[in-house]
Amino acid sequence: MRKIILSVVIALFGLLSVQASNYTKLTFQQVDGTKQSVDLQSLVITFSDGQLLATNEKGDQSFALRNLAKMYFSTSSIIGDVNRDGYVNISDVTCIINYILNGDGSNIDLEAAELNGDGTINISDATKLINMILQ
Ligand SMILES: [Ca+2]
Ligand SMILES: [Ca+2]
Repeated sequence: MRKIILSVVIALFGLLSVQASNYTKLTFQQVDGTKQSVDLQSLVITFSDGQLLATNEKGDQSFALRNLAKMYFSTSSIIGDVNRDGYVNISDVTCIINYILNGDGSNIDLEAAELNGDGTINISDATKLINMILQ
């Protein structure tokens, strides 16, 4: 019996380890529902003066603790955050247009760029992203 329990625990631990290693981002959700994600690679989090500072190879992002609702590990992309900087803005539209023009998707998040769910990345996705930003 003890051997079975130990096996189950080891199997469960193995499963959890695999899942944990698949997480690539830490997502911060603010009280207004805004979400921003930072890459876990080399991520260091420090707290000071009511701010949470998330530092990784791509730079720093700070969040006021009083505005944070939750933070969680995630694998999914932020829809529209094509350049993976944690923000959805005109730079992401530029990335989609550059991808459409030159086909180089090596430095962008293709999953985040496919906004309308039709399976291809084209000008419709750029248009949808512009509309999202303008709303
Ligand atoms: Ca972005
Ligand atoms: Ca599309």
